Amino acid sequence: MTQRTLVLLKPDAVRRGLIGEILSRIEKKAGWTISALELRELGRDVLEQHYAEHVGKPFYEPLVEFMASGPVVALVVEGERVIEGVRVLAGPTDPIAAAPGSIRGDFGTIVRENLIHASDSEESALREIKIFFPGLA
Ligand code: RTP
Ligand code: MG
Repeated sequence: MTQRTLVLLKPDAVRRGLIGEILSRIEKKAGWTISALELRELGRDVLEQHYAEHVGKPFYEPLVEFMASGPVVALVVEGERVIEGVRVLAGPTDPIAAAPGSIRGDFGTIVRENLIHASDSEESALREIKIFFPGLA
């Protein structure tokens, strides 16, 4: 089942020089390919669309502030079961609860600064790809 997913390497990953490390883990999975990739700063408008499900939650404002605090790497990854697959590579939201070997488990300690975003369903992936790469067919 070939899918596409939207991945963000969050500002903490970029600041800490972990772009190569994280992209490398994704690239090494058999048959997965990167079909779009961009380094960019995110404005409040884009973040509000991207995190629409979290607007109004207590962690929303600090999350937006963090996500706008520096450039992110946005990418689309394509391949076999890639939506579930990148979520597994990332590990659970809380990096302390994430197993060593996962991206969050290996590099994170703080829930907000958890290095990577990955779409959580086919519906989210389609919605998020449209936000970040509207030109992608
Ligand atoms: P993501 O959307 O970034 O892939 O992460 P996720 O599905 O694992 O987590 P989600 O529940 O969608 O939350 C989005 C991001 O908000 C930050 N967060 N902070 N209690 C908190 O302080 C809190 N909870 C969530 C994290 O950066 C999380 O990835
Ligand atoms: Mg999420």
